[in-house]
Amino acid sequence: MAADPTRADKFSFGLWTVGWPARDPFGDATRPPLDPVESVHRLSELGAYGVTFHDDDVIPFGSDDASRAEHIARFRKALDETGIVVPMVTTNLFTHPVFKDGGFTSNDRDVRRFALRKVMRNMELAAELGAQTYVMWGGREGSEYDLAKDVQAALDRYREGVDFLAQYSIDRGFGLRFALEPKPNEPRGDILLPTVGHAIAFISSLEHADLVGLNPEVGHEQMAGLNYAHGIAQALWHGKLFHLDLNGQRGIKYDQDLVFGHGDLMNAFALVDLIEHGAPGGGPAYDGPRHFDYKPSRTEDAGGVWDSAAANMRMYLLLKERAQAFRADPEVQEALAASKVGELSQPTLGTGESYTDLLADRASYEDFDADAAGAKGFGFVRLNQLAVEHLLGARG
Ligand code: GLT
Ligand code: MN
Ligand code: MN
Repeated sequence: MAADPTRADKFSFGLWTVGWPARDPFGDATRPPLDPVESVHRLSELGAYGVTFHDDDVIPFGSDDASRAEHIARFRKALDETGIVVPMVTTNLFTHPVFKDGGFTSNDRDVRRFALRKVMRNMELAAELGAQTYVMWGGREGSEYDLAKDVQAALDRYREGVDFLAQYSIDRGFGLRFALEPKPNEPRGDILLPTVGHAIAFISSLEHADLVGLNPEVGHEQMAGLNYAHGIAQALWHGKLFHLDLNGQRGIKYDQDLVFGHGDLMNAFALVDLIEHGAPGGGPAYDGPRHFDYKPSRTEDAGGVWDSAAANMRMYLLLKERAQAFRADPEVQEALAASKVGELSQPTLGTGESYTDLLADRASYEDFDADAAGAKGFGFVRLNQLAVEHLLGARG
């Protein structure tokens, strides 16, 4: 059985996750507000190593300077008492009505300037607390009505905002890297940078592209009908997996933010296998925080909040253990070889082979028996069955 979580597992949680009082568009809160100080202590006891937050999670919007300092001091004290770190910080540019048409891309220029100032202020706190990553989830950057938003101008403003803030981090020596979090919709009808692919393309247009990567969330890619493990693999391939949001989602519907693994379990298994063993040549492909961005369901009371927080970490560790057993199984290794999974790492052309050489290689075309090759199976189903059996604990 998987061990209990330890700090070495690098599990982190947003304060807004366990702290969600479970108000939804149809019903009132079912839980009282949680003091961030209590969350830090409880998460520490459960084995997490880090917490993350929006400015407004720690310092209520509109606090004056004196109460801001008090909120920060209480929070810092909890961090010091527990040894909990803050690997990532982000800004709330979506709750206050002023952001109803977005922050960086609001049609209202004054709102855009206010949004930049709000981020700048919180970046300073992030750096003071030792955060390495600054997440940008543009939940309100989008529209409901196509003709109400000039998308090309909005992307210009998005780029202006991100590059400006990256320059601010450089000039102030904050040492932050920025991670854009894609989401296709909700709360806006359509959100800009809706998927990992859109965000990667956007990043390539930035002046400070080297400082900007991604924070992909399981449920957000799955809301778009996409394969999260594939998205993560492509983000890794571009060197852009700066952070990630783990949770669960069941199909193309509203953002469920379930416990990690409580949605598409097979894809979660493939994901953990990729993260833990997917580096070229073996070993972990990602060594950053295993960050959970879930919501304890509205049906849960305070006990259910902490049970569900623990469930996220346990799911990750169970999947990690199952992935290790899968990799270590000689029959799996044989099935991987039979499926030629490793052969894909071999370049299609030989070293220095030119097109003249390929044209001269009769085995590649004239003498190639396409019918015989086409008749051979790859054995992927057998491989997948072995994976499912490991996932079910039916082997090793
Ligand atoms: C919000 C959203 C999340 C983002 C958070 C960061 S806030 O809860 O649903 O997916 O990661 O802004
Ligand atoms: Mn979500
Ligand atoms: Mn998220």
